[in-house]
Amino acid sequence: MQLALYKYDTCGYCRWVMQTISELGVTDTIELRDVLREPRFREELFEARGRGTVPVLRIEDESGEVQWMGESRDIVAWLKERFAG
Ligand SMILES: N[C@@H](CCC(=O)N[C@@H](CS)C(=O)NCC(=O)O)C(=O)O
Repeated sequence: MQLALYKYDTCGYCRWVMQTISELGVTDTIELRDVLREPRFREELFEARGRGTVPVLRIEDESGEVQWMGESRDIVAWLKERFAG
């Protein structure tokens, strides 16, 4: 599974997700894609979702299927479900 978080640093919702990633100790597991520093990441978001709202977690499973998860609350819940304990 490949995980990537689309975000930018001054976005409070993104910071919440990044704080969760840090607390769960999975910073090495999730690639951070900053949409302000790297315009192509913002373009990828628009292509996938039709809007550039962040945070979004891109989840690619072993078969190559990709899921784009928006909503910080859903992302935090998913991360905790997968990585806590
Ligand atoms: N309900 C969303 C709100 C996300 C949100 O408002 N993100 C802001 C930045 S903090 C954003 O991306 N605004 C620009 C846009 O929507 O294009 C969540 O909790 O993830």
